[in-house]
Amino acid sequence: MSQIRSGFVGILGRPNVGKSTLLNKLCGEKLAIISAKPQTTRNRILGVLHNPGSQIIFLDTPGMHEFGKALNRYMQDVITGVAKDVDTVIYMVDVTREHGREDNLTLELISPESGIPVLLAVNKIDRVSGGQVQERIDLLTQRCSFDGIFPISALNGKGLEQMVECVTGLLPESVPYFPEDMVTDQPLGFQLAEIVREKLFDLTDQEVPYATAVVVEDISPRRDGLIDVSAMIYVERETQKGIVIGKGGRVLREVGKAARKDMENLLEKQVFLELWVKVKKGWTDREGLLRQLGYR
Ligand SMILES: Nc1nc2c(ncn2[C@@H]2O[C@H](COP(=O)(O)OP(=O)(O)OP(=O)(O)O)[C@@H](O)[C@H]2O)c(=O)[nH]1
Ligand SMILES: [Mg+2]
Repeated sequence: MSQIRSGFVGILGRPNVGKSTLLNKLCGEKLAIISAKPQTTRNRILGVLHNPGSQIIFLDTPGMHEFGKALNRYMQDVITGVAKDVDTVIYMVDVTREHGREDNLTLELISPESGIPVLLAVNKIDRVSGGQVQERIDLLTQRCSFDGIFPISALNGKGLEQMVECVTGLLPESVPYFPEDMVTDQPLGFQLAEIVREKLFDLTDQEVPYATAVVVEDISPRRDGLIDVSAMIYVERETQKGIVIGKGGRVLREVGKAARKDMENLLEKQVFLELWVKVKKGWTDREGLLRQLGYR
């Protein structure tokens, strides 16, 4: 097979900077869930950008934050795993928020001795002035040297073309890792569970989104073309179960309605979605339960 430019690019940064929005925009598909709340992504999400002569495999990661429960440690492991096993890193910051501790923690993960090139992506430039962007760049270049600096808007796509061009130039020559029609390696059950989780992030507040996990238990195509999907939502406590269900089942119905719509877009088929809610006491801090819920 002929050689092209191909390799793995990790997208790293603190929670909520726009990593998943960037992955989706670059790959032209909604591969990762997004929310206005921090700590949405919990796994490594792979997305492939196929271009003539190149194949870039982007790895979206959870947002870097301080150690907490077993779930946070799992997320941390995902980030460190990606950081040391890629050909290039995109270090992403949110220019609308002040530079902070979690931005520094992320920088600490990127070791200059590793020889892995690091690009700085200053995101959300659609929300600030050029002066503010330059200020952030000045602050960061005092601390670290970057192999490229890109003011971008992951939301509207500004600056992405230049960044992709730079990334492509940094990648090694290799045979393609993935077939041309493959955009992600996520199993369907995981994608559908993530859709439900995104709606839970949208429609519940405070600690509840962080206490939920979703497992898709069944995907069955029916003879009439419809697809039956059954998913279990796990929470940590009885009170959270009540909140997720809502008065008269209102919240769960809303979650189901929004999730079904996205599933139908993904599958291009009508979906019949059944959602259940179950308590798994304190699952976010119990490693055995984390594994059962798919965080392994
Ligand atoms: N204005 C603006 N908002 C953006 C941009 N990129 C992302 N956002 C918003 O920022 C929020 C967080 O986006 P995500 O893509 O979920 O961020 P993330 O870094 O993946 O977050 P975690 O998974 O929690 O680490 C969402 O509300 C996005 O719509 C951008 O370029 N401009
Ligand atoms: Mg994310």
